[in-house]
Amino acid sequence: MTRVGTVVGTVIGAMLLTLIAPAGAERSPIPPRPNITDIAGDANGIHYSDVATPVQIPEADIIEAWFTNDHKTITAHWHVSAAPEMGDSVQLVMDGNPDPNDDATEVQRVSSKSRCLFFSVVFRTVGTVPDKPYTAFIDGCLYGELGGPWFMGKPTVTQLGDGTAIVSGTFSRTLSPALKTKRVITGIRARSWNADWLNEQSRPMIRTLDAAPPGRDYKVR
Ligand SMILES: [Ca+2]
Repeated sequence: MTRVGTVVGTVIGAMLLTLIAPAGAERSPIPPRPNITDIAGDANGIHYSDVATPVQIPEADIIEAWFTNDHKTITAHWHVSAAPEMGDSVQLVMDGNPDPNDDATEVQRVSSKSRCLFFSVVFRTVGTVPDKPYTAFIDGCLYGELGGPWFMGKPTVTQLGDGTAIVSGTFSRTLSPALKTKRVITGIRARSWNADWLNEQSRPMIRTLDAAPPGRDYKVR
C-alpha cells in the first residue's frame, strides 16, 4: 500500500465517476466487445454455504468485464447484476498474463495457470484493512506473489438504469512494465470471490462466487 497509489486512485476514481455516471444515457458505458462476457445469474456459494445449492448473489454476478486505459492509468471494469455494498464481502478480480512459473496447485483457480497481473476491488466490513471499498493491484511476477507491494486506491460504483452496476478500479500504469503502451494483456479472466477469505483463511469456505474463462486479450493504448 502506498500513499501515492491511494491518492492516484482517489483522483482518477473521481474523474471516472464523472465520465461514466450518466446511467441510462444514450451511449452505453459497456463497450461492444468487452474482454470478458459471462452469463448472468450464475453466482453462488457465498460465505460458508454449499456451492451445490445455487444462490443468487447479484452483486457478485459478473456479466461483462473489460479494461480501458489512458496515458497514465489503466482501469478494470466489472458489469455486475447489482451494485456491491460494504457488508457484501465481495471481491471482484480481473487478472491476466499467465505466470510461466506457476505450479497450478491452488484449488480456487479457474484454469491451470495463475496470472502475473492482478486487478481487484474489495467490499468487506471485517478485518484490519480500510472499512471502505478499495482497489488493489499487484504484478506478482515482477515482485513475487504476495511478497511485493500491493497498490491500493478507491473504486467507483455506477448504478445503471436497469438495476445492474459497473464497478471500476483505476491503477497507475507505472506499477508494472506490462502496462506500457502496445503491451498486450493475455489470458484475461474475471472472477468474484467471497472477500472474507482475506482474514479467515484458516476456515473452510467457498471462495469463488462467479468465474469466467479467459476472454479477449487487451492491447494497452
Ligand atoms: Ca455471471
